[in-house]
This record gives sequence, C-alpha cells and structure tokens, in this order.
Amino acid sequence: MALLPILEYPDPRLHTVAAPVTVFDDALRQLVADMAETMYAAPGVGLAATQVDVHQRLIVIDTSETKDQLRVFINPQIVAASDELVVCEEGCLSVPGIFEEVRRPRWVRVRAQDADGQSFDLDAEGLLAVCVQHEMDHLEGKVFVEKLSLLKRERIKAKLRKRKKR
Ligand code: GNR
Ligand code: NI
Repeated sequence: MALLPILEYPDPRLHTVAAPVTVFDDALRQLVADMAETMYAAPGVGLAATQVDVHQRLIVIDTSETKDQLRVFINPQIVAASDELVVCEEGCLSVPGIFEEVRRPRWVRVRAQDADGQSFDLDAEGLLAVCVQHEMDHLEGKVFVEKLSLLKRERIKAKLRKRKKR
C-alpha cells in the first residue's frame, strides 16, 4: 500500500486526457488499492487517476458515511443522464480549500468495468452522481473550476498563488 502525491491546480498535467485501460492485471489492482488509500487519507469522496499523474481511465469513489463502500470505475461512460440539472457545492483535492457551486444532471447511468474487467451499469443520483461526473471530467483533463466564469477562475488562481507564497 502507498499514498500517492496529488497534483494541484493549475498543474498542466491535470489537463491530460486519460487513455483507456486495456490490461486488468495485478499492477492495475495495486493502483486501485493505492488510489483508494490516498482518497481515504486525504480525505475525499472520490479520486481520478489523473490526479495522481496516472493518465488511465480509472476512478475510485466512496460517498458512504461509513467509508466502507469503495466503488471502482474503469473506462467509465455516461450512457444516460437526466435533463434536469441540480446545483451542488463542489470541492476538489486538486484545488484545496476552494468550494464553488456547479450545475450538472441530477442523475446519470454509468457503464464501467470493475478491477477484473467485468462490465456493469450503475444508476447514480445525489452526491454519487455529482462525484462520478466530477471524476469523469478529470479523465478528460478538466477541473471543476473550468466550469466557472473566467472571473471566478482568475480569482481562484490568484488565491492559490498567494497561498503558495506563504
Ligand atoms: O472529496 C471530494 N468532494 C467532493 C465534493 C463535492 C463534489 C465533488 C467532490 S469530489 C472531491 C474529491 C476530488 O477532488 N475528486 O476528484
Ligand atoms: Ni477533483
């Protein structure tokens, strides 16, 4: 087991588009275990491989209160989504201390593979739906602050720069 360092915005590596996972081997399962450990330690409710500088289509999520319901999504795709949108206050381990409202579909149907390569579908709503979409954006090289206005994004960048200097 190992804790992995998390990239922080505006690191350009966060804008890498991840490649599909093609090999379901012990190295992949080790990466899943390390990402889960890193997510729980942070603590966070989700983590995309992009955030630990691994550019493969893999995310881990646990939105349970008891932190014992790890979900692994490999090569995830959204195959259906509600027309209805909801606003949720989002944060990101790659943008520490920043919380902003983001609008997204209320529910999504995700098709993905597990760590053994088995395909499954999952209907998600609430925080799980938000988290799946947030993590899938990371795999596309997108960070949630890029959904905000330019003005808000520039303010966030300035805040992070200022914080780094101290
Ligand atoms: O820990 C996290 N919390 C969170 C809260 C609201 C919406 C999305 C998230 S995901 C975030 C962890 C993270 O950065 N995942 O990429
Ligand atoms: Ni994030």
